[in-house]
Amino acid sequence: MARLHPDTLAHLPAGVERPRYRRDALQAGIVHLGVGAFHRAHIAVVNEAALHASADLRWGTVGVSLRAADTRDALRPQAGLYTLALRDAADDGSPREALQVVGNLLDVLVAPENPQAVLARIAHADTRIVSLTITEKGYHHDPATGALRLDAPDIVHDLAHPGAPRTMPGFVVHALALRRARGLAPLTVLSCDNLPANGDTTRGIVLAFAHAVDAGLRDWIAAHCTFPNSMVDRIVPRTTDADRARISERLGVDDAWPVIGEPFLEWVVEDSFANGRPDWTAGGARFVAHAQPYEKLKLRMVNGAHSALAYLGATAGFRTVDRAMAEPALRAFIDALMREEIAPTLPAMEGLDLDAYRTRLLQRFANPALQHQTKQIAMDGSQKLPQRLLGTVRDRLAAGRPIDRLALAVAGWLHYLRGVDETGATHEIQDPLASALAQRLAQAGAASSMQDRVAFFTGFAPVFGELGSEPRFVAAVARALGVLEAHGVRGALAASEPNA
Ligand code: CS2
Repeated sequence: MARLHPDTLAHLPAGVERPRYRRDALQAGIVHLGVGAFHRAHIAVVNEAALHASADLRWGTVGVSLRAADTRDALRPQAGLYTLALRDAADDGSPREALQVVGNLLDVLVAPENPQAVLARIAHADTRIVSLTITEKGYHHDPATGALRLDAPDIVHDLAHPGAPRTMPGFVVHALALRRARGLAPLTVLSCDNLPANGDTTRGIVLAFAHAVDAGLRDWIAAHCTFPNSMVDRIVPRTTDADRARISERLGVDDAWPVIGEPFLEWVVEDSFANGRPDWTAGGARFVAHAQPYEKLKLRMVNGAHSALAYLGATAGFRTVDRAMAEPALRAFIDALMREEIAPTLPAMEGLDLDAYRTRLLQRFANPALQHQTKQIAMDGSQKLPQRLLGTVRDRLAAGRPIDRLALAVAGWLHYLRGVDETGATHEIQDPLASALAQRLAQAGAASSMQDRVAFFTGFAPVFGELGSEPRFVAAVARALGVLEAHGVRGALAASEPNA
């Protein structure tokens, strides 16, 4: 089968969308760090719509992989073209799928192979935006406080090697030093990761790194570069071999790495750009003065519920989110968690109907065509829990409100960390703090009571901050974990029903 390529675009079946702008005339105005499936199914697609809607050809994208070469190896023979497949179920339950070939990814650089090329690209006169989807752990920060860990080994390395960095702060700061030295314009650093106040957090991290390089550089960045907060939302499961085969079959050409997503998409971005921006409203983005209320809504409702579903679902033996949602007790629990414990902590927002948002979310989670793996969501819990569940816990405690369901979700994480589910199947704990967590868990196991066990574990400050010394939190998690261990996920869900 021929490969997806500019030369084969004309042969694609009608009904498959494809680039309609002058691809050969695109400039690379955007450098995107972390060119994984999420970027390709969200930011790049919104950017594609902006290119279709306007004649502004400044906004092509050069992607950067900070670790592996696999995306570059798959996409370079396709000249950067790839397919987005938006999947959901028709009324009769059968899967349906809309295909679009996306064209604004001009090249993919592999940072470890050639860090100089990445620095040069960010320091290029055409570059106006550096956008980021590097996942939570790519920030090398303390998840509980958001501060850069200046002692993290890769950060120490990057401070000592300005010509060959490895991390986002290293690339961004050393390239900005080059821009400043060359008299080039500043740029916008746009975090699209699921972090609280992602722009402000990124700014703090970049400035802390820059300060350690040169105080003058720090001040230049602080004065001239912008770091908009943004909220991104689209469920993007990992592409499987079956997806590849099915999509290539439908296209009639081989796409080595298509991406899968749900039809739903939201992107709310603070309109604070140092050096211009595309009109992403054409692709459904909204520009606002303050994105933080939207971020809080999304992180707590979508991601908080998702993580709860992932830990409890995976432990109960459900491999995918839709299967977990098909378990009535789990679905009812997730609904009640959002309605009773999360939603009341959210600020009122004009035009937002929280009930409709929750109902829509339950439908999104139940999408059977996504096959979203619970284990994919369960990974990196240490980096995710603070903004997804623990901030909500803090707000509830401060208001003197119950936290039983949130505590069951947190206990679900502890239970998941044992590495074995209720069917006896084992799973690997994928987490940058996996060894520290395993050690904590083992030491906690020696405690004489459940209360002491949980107190010891939640004394792990990088994740829990001061919450580990909050007796109401420890007691609620201990209660939930006790029921989980004695009666399993189904028993714990039954016990969490108010009338149980
Ligand atoms: C998920 C998110 O993997 C995860 O942790 O919760 O990737 C989630 O699918 C997206 O944030 C939805 O916008």
